[in-house]
Amino acid sequence: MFKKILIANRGEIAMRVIRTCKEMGIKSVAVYSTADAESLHVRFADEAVCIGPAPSSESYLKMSNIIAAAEITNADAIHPGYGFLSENAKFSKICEEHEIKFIGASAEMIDRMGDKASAKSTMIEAGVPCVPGSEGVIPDFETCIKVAKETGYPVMLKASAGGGGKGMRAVWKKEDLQNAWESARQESKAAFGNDDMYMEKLIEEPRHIEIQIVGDSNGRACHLSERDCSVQRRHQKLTEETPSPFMTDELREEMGKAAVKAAEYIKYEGAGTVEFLVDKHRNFYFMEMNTRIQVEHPITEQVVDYDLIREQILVAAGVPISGKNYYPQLHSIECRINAEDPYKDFRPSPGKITNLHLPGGHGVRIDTHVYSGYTIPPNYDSMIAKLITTAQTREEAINKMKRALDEFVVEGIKTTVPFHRQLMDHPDYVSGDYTTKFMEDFEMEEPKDD
Ligand code: MV4
Repeated sequence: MFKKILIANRGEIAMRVIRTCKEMGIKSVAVYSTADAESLHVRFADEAVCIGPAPSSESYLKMSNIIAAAEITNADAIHPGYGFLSENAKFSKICEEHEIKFIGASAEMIDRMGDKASAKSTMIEAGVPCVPGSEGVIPDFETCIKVAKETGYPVMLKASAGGGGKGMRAVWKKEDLQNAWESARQESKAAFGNDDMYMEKLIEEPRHIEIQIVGDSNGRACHLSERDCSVQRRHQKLTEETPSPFMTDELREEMGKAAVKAAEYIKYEGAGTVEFLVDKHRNFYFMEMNTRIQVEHPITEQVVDYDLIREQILVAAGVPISGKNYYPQLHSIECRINAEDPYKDFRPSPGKITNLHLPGGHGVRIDTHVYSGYTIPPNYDSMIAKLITTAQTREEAINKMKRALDEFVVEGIKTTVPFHRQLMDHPDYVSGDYTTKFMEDFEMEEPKDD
């Protein structure tokens, strides 16, 4: 078992990993930028190393400085968290070359799942349901026209190097295809240095339902059921829940089996997530596979009583999984609390938190790194806390979320707490009848002058 793990991340996920390390008797090393010198993960870790100035490119993305920090502290493993270098194949490789265990996917696996067209081809080979469309990357526009005709409009053009919606275009009729093809390729080239495109039949008003999986070094995998992540704004998840209000026991079995089949086919090791698009008839289709722990992992932990970070560490240390699958015994909802102003188009609101009161009580979990007096630096993403409520039923979990949001006090900056409080009263959310289109029509009600 590892003696010392370096957490190559910051914020709440660094706190999350440090906590599990402590429970497992593993020493922890925090790395931080000069902007994070006063951040909580620095204080909670056993050791802390400054790896550079505020810009991520000079610190949390600076592979040489992170490896150097691991060397001088004699860490035998690195946990990358999510974002930053968590799905960086080069970094995974460099860790391997330095004989530092990367608690994540191998470089080959990251590359294979990071290239969306190749990931899809792999899933087709594995027998995982995929959206009909092109066989891999489309070589030229003539082929694009032909594939669109065969697929039938509307179609979705997607960047193979993409993900999260970048370089993606919905095309409803033939005359719009050329503009979409050219603008999507330009966007993808600019964002990823690669303009390979593939095409799929457009799934109208889909839900985003993902399955958590864990694979071990013996090539076995299990699933821990689903998370519904359909409430998104500009491809940023805002809130997630499990079980999905759209799920049936049969669909859960089918999607779980498909996700395990995918993981075992590629001999996936570690925690991963297989994302699916689900249409209104409950047909599901492979969308992407994420080779990292995800922001929303706590709701799964809450309903199956399982520590996913602990499992990541055990699997990375060669411990086999039990092999059983896990099904939700409770209902859990996560609200991502961001330092953004929902009354002003969710624009960022960094600054000093002058007063903070965190909610608590039965069934309330908060994963956060902030504290009263903490100054949120403008350099990193805006999430400051994850508020998670868990109860026997969805109604009780929503009710608990409303009560917790009403208790949540953050002064000195704006946050998305008021947005989530209004969301919990929205009839389509409360009924569970929402898709990825939900936020397109959502309007904040102006604050009542209380
Ligand atoms: C789709 C789709 C409809 N049809 N593919 C968005 C980013 C990436 N995860 C893939 N996405 C989509 N792919 C087909 N064939 C609709 C989306 C989509 C979406 C998917 C999940 C969550 C939110 C979304 C928001 C807009 C579009």
